[in-house]
Amino acid sequence: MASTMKTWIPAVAAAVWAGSAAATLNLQEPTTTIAAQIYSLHTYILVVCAVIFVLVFGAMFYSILKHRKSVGHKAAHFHENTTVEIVWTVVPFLILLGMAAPATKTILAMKDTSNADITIKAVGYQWKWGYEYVRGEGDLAGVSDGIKFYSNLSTTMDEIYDKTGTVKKGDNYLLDVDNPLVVPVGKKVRILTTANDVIHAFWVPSFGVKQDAIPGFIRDTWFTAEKTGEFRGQCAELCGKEHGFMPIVVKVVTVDEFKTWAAKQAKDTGAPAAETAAAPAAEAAPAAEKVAAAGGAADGKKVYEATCVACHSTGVAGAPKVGEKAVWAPRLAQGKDALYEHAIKGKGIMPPKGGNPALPDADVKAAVDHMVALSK
Ligand code: HEC
Ligand SMILES: [Cu+2]
Repeated sequence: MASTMKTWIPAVAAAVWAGSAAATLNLQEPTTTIAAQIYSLHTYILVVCAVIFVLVFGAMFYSILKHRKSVGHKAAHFHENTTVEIVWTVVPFLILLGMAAPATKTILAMKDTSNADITIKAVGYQWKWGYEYVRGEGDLAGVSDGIKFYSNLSTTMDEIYDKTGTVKKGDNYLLDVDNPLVVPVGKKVRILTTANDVIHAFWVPSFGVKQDAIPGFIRDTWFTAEKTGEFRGQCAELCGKEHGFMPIVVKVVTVDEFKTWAAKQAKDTGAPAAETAAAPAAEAAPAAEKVAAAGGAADGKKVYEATCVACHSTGVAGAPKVGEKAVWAPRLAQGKDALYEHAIKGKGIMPPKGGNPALPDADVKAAVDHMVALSK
């Protein structure tokens, strides 16, 4: 049965997809085999449900209308009709089997994260994603190992908190990031998910990928993107007030472009792939610390851009905006030690260490220095 379904389901799915491409109610167009299977299953099960619905309600309404009391019908009284009982047990059982068999096959394929070409750790933070290229295998061995960065929402605060109603929202409103996840086309990418604070979820609909990111646990999922381009997703677990502000952008590029990109990353972070690969002990360190460490223990600008910029570049919710001298003057008057302390321990709405408890104190101080230097 599975083999005949293989031939007709995608055909039906393609037809339905084409018919509804303009509609926004459908699933996103699948770009991996897993997503295509999920899409076909969705269509197939929808058809099964629709057929059952029509048959059951058809029979019911036909009986109610044609055999009603007012046209002279009498209710039949019978008990224990063995034939009927066998039929209504066996038929649903077969229907369930017909749905469970293909679904199980897809689920097993979704869970098979073996033989990946690249392994990337995705760490959920309130409220951003951190990516770390842990390992490449086969012809991608060592190419991207050790690359790590944060991926922050890049939709401007003006667009989000537009009080005047005059700012035009972009096409990818709340779905743009500063640093997208970059992966090669046609290669199996294993994603390890975990989180730093609360439960998040890594979700890219067109890849058919959705995996919870749970603090203290590592979960995994995988995808092989079949075409180049940009694909978007979001955190899919309610994770706090800015849950809607942690999108995922995956840029799928050719293998050559990927190698070029990876080489450039390694140069930028000063962490050549070979060096990090040779120091597996460093892998045990929490990602956040490593990200901070990659820029030198006290690179205030980097820490600021990774952790503090979200609030302090725009002045959201009363955060003193970096560069506004008048706003900073009374705060500077408290002296630097007070500022350090407030940045480390938190103050009012400002969370301790800007919400990243893994940051070393020295990094927070460096970020404060950076902010102060720009605001004096
Ligand atoms: C979630 C938003 C947010 C983030 C992220 C954030 N801040 Fe703040 N910050 C605030 C707010 C709001 C205030 C104003 C607090 C007050 O005065 O009650 C503030 C105030 C400050 C002050 C002034 C304290 C004072 O005593 O006047 C410093 C210094 C500061 N932040 C440093 C940082 C540093 C360094 C980071 C990054 C490591 C950071 N902040 C990240 C929201 C944020
Ligand atoms: Cu989240």
